[in-house]
Amino acid sequence: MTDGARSATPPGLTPREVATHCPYCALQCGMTLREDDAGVTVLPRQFPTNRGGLCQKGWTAAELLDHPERLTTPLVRDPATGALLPASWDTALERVVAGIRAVQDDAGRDAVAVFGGGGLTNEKAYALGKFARIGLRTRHIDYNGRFCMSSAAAAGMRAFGIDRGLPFPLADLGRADTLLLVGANPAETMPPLVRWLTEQRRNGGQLIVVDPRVTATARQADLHLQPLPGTDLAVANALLHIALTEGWVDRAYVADRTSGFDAVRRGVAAWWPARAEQLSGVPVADLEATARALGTGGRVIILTARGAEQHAKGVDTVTGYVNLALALGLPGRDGSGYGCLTGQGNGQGGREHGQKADQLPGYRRIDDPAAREHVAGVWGVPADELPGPGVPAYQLLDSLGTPGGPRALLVFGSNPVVSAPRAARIEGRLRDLDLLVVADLLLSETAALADVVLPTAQWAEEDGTMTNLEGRVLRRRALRPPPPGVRTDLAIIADLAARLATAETPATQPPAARPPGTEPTSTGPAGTRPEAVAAARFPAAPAAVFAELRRASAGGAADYAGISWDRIDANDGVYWPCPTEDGPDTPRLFADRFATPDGRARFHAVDHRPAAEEVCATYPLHFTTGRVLAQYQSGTQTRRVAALRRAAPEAFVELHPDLATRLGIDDGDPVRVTSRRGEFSAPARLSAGIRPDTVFAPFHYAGAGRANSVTNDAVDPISGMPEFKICAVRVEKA
Ligand SMILES: Nc1nc2c(c(=O)[nH]1)N[C@H]1C(S)=C(S)[C@@H](COP(=O)(O)OP(=O)(O)OC[C@H]3O[C@@H](n4cnc5c(=O)[nH]c(N)nc54)[C@H](O)[C@@H]3O)O[C@H]1N2
Ligand SMILES: Nc1nc2c(c(=O)[nH]1)N[C@H]1C(S)=C(S)[C@@H](COP(=O)(O)OP(=O)(O)OC[C@H]3O[C@@H](n4cnc5c(=O)[nH]c(N)nc54)[C@H](O)[C@@H]3O)O[C@H]1N2
Ligand code: SF4
Ligand SMILES: [Mo]
Repeated sequence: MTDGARSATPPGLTPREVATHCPYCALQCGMTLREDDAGVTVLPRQFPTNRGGLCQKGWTAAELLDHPERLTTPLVRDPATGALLPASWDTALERVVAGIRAVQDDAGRDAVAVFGGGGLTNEKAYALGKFARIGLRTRHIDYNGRFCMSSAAAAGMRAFGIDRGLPFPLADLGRADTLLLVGANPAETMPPLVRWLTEQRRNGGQLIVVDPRVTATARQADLHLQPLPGTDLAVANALLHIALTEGWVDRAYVADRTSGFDAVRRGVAAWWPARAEQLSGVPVADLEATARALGTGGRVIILTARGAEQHAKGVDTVTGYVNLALALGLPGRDGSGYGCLTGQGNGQGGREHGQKADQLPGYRRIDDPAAREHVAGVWGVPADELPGPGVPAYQLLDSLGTPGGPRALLVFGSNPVVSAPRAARIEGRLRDLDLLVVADLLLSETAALADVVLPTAQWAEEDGTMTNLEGRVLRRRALRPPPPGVRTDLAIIADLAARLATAETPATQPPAARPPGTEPTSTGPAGTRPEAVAAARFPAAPAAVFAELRRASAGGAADYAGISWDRIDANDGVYWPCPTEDGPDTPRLFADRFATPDGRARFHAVDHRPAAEEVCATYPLHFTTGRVLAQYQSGTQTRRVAALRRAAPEAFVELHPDLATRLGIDDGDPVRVTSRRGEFSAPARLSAGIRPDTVFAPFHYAGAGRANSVTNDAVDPISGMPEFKICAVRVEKA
């Protein structure tokens, strides 16, 4: 819907400013939003992570606030014409409630599913998880973080007993003597972070990057290892093999602080460097130089990101690097450690408060009886009313509309039509649903398929908290209220919960028959209206939700009990765990013990295995995917920002000139990339910086340029992470 006539700011408005953070990635750069007669302007703000820096996406973020394509009214699909038409909130929400009731009456509570996002504030993530469990009483909730951080999260949990992306402040990067980045391209994905890399090298440190492409990040490295996609685990095991041979393993640390090293030692004995070279293409000399820099450096940090993690063996690959870090005695040592670069704005907090299929707030397990008792107590329901664990994101999406699978889906903060692996198949599943509801600020490709679209507020229009890549909880501050007709996600959840509670009471008037605006009649057991109870259980005010989240998380791994908004304001954020208001927070984890029952970190023996799909005569090339600076994720937001669209207008297929010559392709030629699952087309971009056996494309685009039309939906058996970073394709001139 358009609302181009609405002016940015009432005329004559006194300029207003709020200190907040960028809406996009996990770096959560500090920014000031200023509103005056000319509209809303972004100004960089000094914050310990970005130190005044912003990338182009941050600079242009305010453009969407008054964008002509912004949704400003609910849309409901007209059964007669199939068109999405403007509707009142009452009509739209009643359609949602009626649809939910119909499938739940027919097929049980689990017939409704919820899909969340790692861009949602902590408050929303918490409310969404609670809404699924006690509003809808379904076990089916999961979120896009499954596609993002899940492999590193699972590896961290099993090794350290806790999952926090960086267990130390970002500033530690600047002091590292050796910094190893595996499958991370922060020069494009978190540009202001590069300041820390520059500082690191200015301090005499060595930067080593592992990436199949010569990225903007790799160009700054002292050493660039360019492996075949999907071979990072072989590289990790070879690095540990060399460290053992050379005597660089920290025996005292291994003995005092870890368990399980023997099996790992025996396993990596078979990973002599020449074997890893044969598999990965990384020369033995480079493996040796890397192992030496890691094994003999003072302060050493190893970081992984999606390049290493988005594989069907992502958990084991991360574990390979965790094993290496533990063997070298890094985690918990000052200025050293292993970490993972979180991705989405609230990628960290989004996975702590209950939108994961197996999880309750505070990073509690939903199958742990004590956790269920605690959270049910906070929610005011009997513990046995809480559903059990659901299934991971891809499995959930792939079961939609199939016999026995959910028949209704509510999406908050994701665009799986573009971002899910094997996207055409998932698009089909969404089309098979009885009811698809999407809450979004814009008509994403997923919203375009919905039966009901609910327009939501944007980041500058609501308060809340975000947890950045360091586990630092930050304040998002509203500059102004949402435009007329638009509601916050929290208000939508609260309203739906209230309507569902009313709908559940048999004696009540059918909600549809109620004149708009009138209160339902009293029917509750002790004279309380169920709607009132539900409204109290689902507050729409973010401060009230945060207060409840603190109680729900108290005593859990991700303990926010001691974090108040005031404390965040006074301290440039607060690091969890932070159990008490007057006690300390935790910038650094693991100094004395790990979060395991015996306090020791746990090694796990892991071995290389091939990608789920290997190249063959028909599909002879390795295909991998990732990001470009000027686009964000599925592109719903950034493809609509003029400067970003100019900078990165369309998909491309990056390939080596030698390969291009062999295929008869020139720079700029339209090419078709085909896998067993489908095809997409985009212009060729020749680059000597990519391996000749590998092609790359960004996944930000829809339609004919959708890279996820070809990606493989094989998933990691532990984390459920899809194999976005390698599959087999054929490339030809289109
Ligand atoms: N501009 C921009 N910034 C973003 C985002 C965005 O969409 N756009 N998204 C945010 C989010 S949610 C995330 S998760 C982060 C992701 O941040 P990154 O992990 O840095 O991003 P990617 O581009 O997905 O992958 C990083 C690199 O992995 C390499 N790679 C591919 N396959 C392999 C492999 O098998 N092994 C290794 N070692 N490397 C491989 C790719 O060539 C790529 O350069 O970025 C965040 N920041
Ligand atoms: N091939 C390939 N595919 C990938 C990846 C890859 O590297 N390669 N990376 C994966 C990764 S790491 C990620 S994180 C996913 C991300 O992919 P998606 O889950 O699709 O994430 P976004 O594009 O950020 O989608 C967010 C949607 O929610 C809307 N939105 C933004 N803020 C809010 C809000 O506060 N409330 C509501 N209701 N809506 C909001 C936006 O407009 C947008 O439509 O993609 C994954 N897909
Ligand atoms: S690096 Fe991330 S948080 Fe910072 S301005 Fe860019 S998108 Fe925003
Ligand atoms: Mo991500």
